[in-house]
Amino acid sequence: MDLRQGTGLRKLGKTADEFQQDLLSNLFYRRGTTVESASARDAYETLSLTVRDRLAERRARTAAAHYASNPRWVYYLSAEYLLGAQLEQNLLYSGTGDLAAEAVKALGFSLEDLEDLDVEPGLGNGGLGRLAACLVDSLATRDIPAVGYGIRYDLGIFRQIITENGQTELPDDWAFHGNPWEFPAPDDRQAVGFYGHTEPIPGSETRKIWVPGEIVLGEPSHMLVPGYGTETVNIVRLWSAKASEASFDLSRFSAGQYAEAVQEAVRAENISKVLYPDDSTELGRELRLKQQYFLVSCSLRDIVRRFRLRNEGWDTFAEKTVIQLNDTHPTIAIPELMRLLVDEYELEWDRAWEITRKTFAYTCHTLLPEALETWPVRMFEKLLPRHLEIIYLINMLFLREVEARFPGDHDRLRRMSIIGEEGERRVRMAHLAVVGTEAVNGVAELHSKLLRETVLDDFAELWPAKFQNVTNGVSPRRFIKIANPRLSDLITEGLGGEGWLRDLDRLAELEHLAGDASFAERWQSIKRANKVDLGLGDPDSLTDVMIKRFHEYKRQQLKLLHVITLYHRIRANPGGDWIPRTILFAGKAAPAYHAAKDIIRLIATVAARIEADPVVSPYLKVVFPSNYNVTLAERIIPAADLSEQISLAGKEASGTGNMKLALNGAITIGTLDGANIEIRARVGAENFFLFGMDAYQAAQTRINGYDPRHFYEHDAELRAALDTLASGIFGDVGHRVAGSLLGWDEYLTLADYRGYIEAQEEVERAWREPARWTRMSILNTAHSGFFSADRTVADYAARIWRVAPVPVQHED
Ligand code: 4GP
Repeated sequence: MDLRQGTGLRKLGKTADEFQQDLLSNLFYRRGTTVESASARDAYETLSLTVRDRLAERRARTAAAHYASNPRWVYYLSAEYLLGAQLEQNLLYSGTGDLAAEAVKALGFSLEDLEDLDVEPGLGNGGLGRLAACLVDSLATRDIPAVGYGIRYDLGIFRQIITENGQTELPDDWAFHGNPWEFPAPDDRQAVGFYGHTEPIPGSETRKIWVPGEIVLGEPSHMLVPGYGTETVNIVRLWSAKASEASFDLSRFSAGQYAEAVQEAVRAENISKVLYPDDSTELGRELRLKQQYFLVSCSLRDIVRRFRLRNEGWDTFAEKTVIQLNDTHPTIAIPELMRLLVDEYELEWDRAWEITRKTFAYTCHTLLPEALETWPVRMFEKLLPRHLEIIYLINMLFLREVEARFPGDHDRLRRMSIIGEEGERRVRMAHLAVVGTEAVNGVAELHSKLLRETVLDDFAELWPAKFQNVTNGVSPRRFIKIANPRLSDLITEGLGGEGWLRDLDRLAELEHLAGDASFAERWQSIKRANKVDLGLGDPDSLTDVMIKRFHEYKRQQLKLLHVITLYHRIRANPGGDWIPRTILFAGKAAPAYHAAKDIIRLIATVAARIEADPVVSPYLKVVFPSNYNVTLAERIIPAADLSEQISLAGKEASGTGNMKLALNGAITIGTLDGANIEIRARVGAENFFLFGMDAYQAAQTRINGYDPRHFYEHDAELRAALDTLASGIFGDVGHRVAGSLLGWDEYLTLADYRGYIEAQEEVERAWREPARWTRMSILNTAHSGFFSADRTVADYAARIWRVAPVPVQHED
């Protein structure tokens, strides 16, 4: 029997009987229970294992193909992954949905019962983390050899409860019951150093010895990432921090000092304890930097280990390896690779630098200056003394290069330096990321352009060819096929097959059907049925959704002003021909971001007031379900009629919720921001409700001296809305939000208010013509094929990674 890579193993069954046998054998031998006593959790775990086995078998063939071809690999380094629930996805990707439904029925359960037990790992905050999950899905779907590296946080993004008091945060112990989808791999443990000091090596100018003051172990486990409609199964490898044996103080324990005995171990394991909500709090910054280095150090050693399994020397390292940095969080990988190559493997500095620069690429996900990470030099010096020395040397050589190009331009040197000298000296991670990589990309056309013209303009002038755009995309499997089964059946019927799930441009063929009355009727009734399923409002009302993180730049406060304006209008004319609307907000605010939490609280209070108003409530309902996550998004998106994408132009890097909603036939009301611009260009201006300033007008408005009170004074409806907020009926929070809008209004909400209200009136005109609306909806889906993450990955593969697919053999 040939046991290499599992190719000689017994084949897993394909028939219902065989699947059931496998399920039973997992129930007996791996779960240790029997049919009679199996609980729902036993059934869930057993089913998950049975499905996972099928993917594991494909994984073995994938590994065999990769070993045989020694390909160029993509390593995706990301501090966040919002993978979403796994069971339904893996049933789909393994083609075992029907077999599974039948088999669990025999155990006395329904698939839906078991899907409810499938907890999503919330290992990310928002768009950046979900993008990582969509990209690894598409990498596998495109047969590209890839590994995603991340951190296995014990506690993922907090669980949110919304009440009239706003947002409450609870810990998210996502793996409390275990996680059947992962494989621990303690053998691949890595030791990670922190603190300590460096010592010179006599005779060497560049090499040093780093003697760390603390050692923490990183233990990986991996989740399988299957491709859709192909054999490839890649992995995401997540690191957990583990204390070394030596950190347990036995003598203290024996002396009864129990807390002290485990103190060091607790400190070590805190590194992967909790997903960082964001860095708007000073507290715990060092822990965040520790997390970043922990991820980087474990992953790079693993990458080097994998390279050396197949290759000798370093000549081909950059040829065989591309490491994509998902934002600046893993940027310490640049000095870390230099440290490994120079200090540990004894390469010359210049050669190491050439390899390093060629190996990395960097994706930026923001334009907000406060989101560009910097770390105090003193913190770096204490936590990562050797890395700081390496950064200084990189910076010195880099600034020499700048000086040679722009002699005497001292201001430019100051602006471009990796070390910021204003106030407390800080390491500018985005600068390090640009200097140490071969390619830098933004995530939508406008974003990439603004990066080149504003935030990173000096760098773009120095290295124009380095800067690229790769517009984001989303997984059509998760966000149409799984989330919206009715619509995907109709699309499949309309297009005569499921090929669109791997080639989303085919949706364009739906255009012919947009004029077909019976198709349109079915389209409309599907939307209605999805609203009934969601169960959050009258299914015949206009379902108007704003689902995303709460941030002032995204302008949930503008939507709130619209709600209050509608409220006033209806009260002033109760007999009017009002269009019933269900306005749905969902999203989390960073726990320390008080202004965003105020907005949440205000929305919840306003919602309650509307609910209690007999005049307004028949027409207007505001709902705010708790705990927005991938699972909830999959329920809301198929039910949406209107997609709110109303950020101040020039602030939203891309957005991906906008893509998911358009793909499900919601029509966007939005500004010329991020990927909205590209959505509008594709679906057509007549199928998009545009309003507001563009990015250049917004910047100009600020430069000209913006006065929000001007808009307050010249617009009676706006004034009434703000006066209501500030009147006291909504308490202090109403005062604070109105005060910030009238005081400085950082994101020019009031300036865009009137345009927004007018665009909403246009929405209502379109809604009054159901045939027109449905046509717009169909055309949104038809022309959003570009926003597949498969296309995004193809773009990265062709222009940045320069990797080719490695097909995996079918089972014989
Ligand atoms: C987000 C951006 O805000 C969003 O526009 C973009 O679509 C997404 O990344 C993926 O590129 N940024 C974050 C973050 O989630 O944490 O900076």
